[in-house]
Amino acid sequence: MRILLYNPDNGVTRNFMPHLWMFLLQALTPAGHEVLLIDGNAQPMDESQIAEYVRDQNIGLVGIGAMTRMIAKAYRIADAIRATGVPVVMGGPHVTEMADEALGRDGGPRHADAVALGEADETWPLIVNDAAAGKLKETYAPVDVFGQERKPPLKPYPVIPWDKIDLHQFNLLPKVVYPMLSKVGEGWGTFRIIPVESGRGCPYGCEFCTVTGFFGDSIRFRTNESVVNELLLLKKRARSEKGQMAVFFIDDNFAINVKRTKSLLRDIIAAGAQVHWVAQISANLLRDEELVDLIAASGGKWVFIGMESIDPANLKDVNKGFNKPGEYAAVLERLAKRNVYAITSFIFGMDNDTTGVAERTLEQVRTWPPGLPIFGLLTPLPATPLYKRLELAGRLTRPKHWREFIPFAMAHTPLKMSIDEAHAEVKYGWAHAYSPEALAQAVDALGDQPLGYRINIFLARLCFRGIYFPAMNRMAWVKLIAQNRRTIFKLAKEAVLGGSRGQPRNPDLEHPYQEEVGPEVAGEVGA
Ligand code: B12
Ligand code: SF4
Repeated sequence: MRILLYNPDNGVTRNFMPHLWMFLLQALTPAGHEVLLIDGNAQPMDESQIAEYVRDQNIGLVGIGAMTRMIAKAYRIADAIRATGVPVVMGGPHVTEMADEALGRDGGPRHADAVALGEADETWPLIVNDAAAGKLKETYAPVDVFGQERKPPLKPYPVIPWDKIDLHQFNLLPKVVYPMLSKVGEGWGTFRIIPVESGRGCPYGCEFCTVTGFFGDSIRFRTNESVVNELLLLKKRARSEKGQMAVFFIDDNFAINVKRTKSLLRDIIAAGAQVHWVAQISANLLRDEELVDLIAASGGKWVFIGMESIDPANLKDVNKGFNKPGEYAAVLERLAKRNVYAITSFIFGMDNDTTGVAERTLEQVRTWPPGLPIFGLLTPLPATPLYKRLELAGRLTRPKHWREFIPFAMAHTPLKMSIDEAHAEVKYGWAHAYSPEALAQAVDALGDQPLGYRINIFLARLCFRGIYFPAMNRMAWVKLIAQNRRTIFKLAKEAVLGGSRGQPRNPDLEHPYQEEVGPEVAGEVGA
């Protein structure tokens, strides 16, 4: 049987990275079936195009996975595929909570023939076998012999054959420049950001988040060996195609067990498996100097920190009181000393937010080492404690907001400002953090750093606009480049004429593991 795994785009913002679930399920598919992958972010398709594709390719089963914000598109695509007579199975966080909606058991139309609830590592092979035998059931739940929910162990973990998979659609560099760039340095013909997980689960249970409910509050880890081997395979692939590869460790909190993270990073260094990487780590765990040394030495370039708010009252409200705004600056300095920078994520529209929250937040951000601030609105995702609290309080204005996805739009009334005011705050945050002046300031703030770092931060900021800003079409990019021409000219002039290359912020701390690091991360080029 030919199987298509499809991940929809949300039609507005783009992802820079493919989704792990597709590669994982592909690797877990029983022998004898062929699995094709389409990520709507990389290959946008409308309903008629996908139906035609399914017919032309003689597909016998389609698997669709989606977050809440992509679910409306996922349902439209599923409807079009089912109309061709091909069965659709859906999985992922949204349909796990809203299985009745997907199966048409809530009075609405049916969109899926079957739903995989929760983690599907162990149920996917059963689904494929049942589909091949024409005996697809409505729901598949990961349960043990006693009917109790079972979380798949990550030991052993399937080998994702990164050296062989067709990754054609996941190249971040434009096609026209492939041949030229593959000859530059070690080769830049391709640049891919690949998702890798080293563990699942999160004990923190923040009120707005689905992770603790979905993956559980105890953590399951892969073996260090299996993660290291995966990185080595990715490096091999990058070398063989004369390209570059960076890794996003998608664990919700990559350092949740600091001892284990240190041991993994040490093993990565010892095996020469360093790649440039990004990971999500909460600020409270970045107090540990040795951990931060190891992050830098193993190739860590960016850390995603869910700061959420600079107001402790807000953090307490959403059960994230372990975040201490008073230590944010020190944490970011600690990272920046090792030339590791942060993607700092903020949520506006929390219960203690009042107008001006964006500017108050930016006032703090401007005093920190330059990074990538991102801004969103508090969103009640189905089955979260937040959803239940707001529903009980009668504060949901669009209880089924996912049926009509609107980017940067609230689905409930904040307590101390209006919905429109909250929207204006998010717009203000993005507009002022990514204005040409703010970009120039970020580059200047790294004036003592090698040119590579400054170019890196500038490009990263430009790209973040592209990912998060709605509808960044070609014209919008041209305009953006024109607006930033002064900074571009300054960097280009320095690149051509040379000049002071600057020194790392703190040479003593730069590469404490220099000997083991090797040339890949000892250079100045960031991911
Ligand atoms: C990496 C990640 C991202 C990446 C992008 C996604 C990517 N390309 O991988 C980035 C950082 C860009 C991102 C952004 C956002 N994310 Co995000 N992200 C994640 C994260 C941390 C990991 C995803 C992952 O790979 N998990 C590991 C895999 C193995 O798990 P899985 O995807 O759930 O798949 C398993 C099962 O669900 C199931 N399954 C999944 N799909 C399918 C399909 C079929 C057919 C079957 C049978 C089974 C199946 O089987 C898999 C194996 O068990 C998750 C949290 C998490 N731990 O999952 C949040 C998460 C998915 N993100 C979330 C959110 C809300 C967002 C944002 C909206 C945040 C924001 N406000 O900006 C944005 C939206 C991005 C966009 N483009 O629209 C939520 C989604 C909740 C929901 N109900 O929708 C999550 C769950 C975190 C949370 N806070 O609750 N995200
Ligand atoms: S927001 Fe992060 S720390 Fe909080 S529960 Fe979700 S994954 Fe865990």
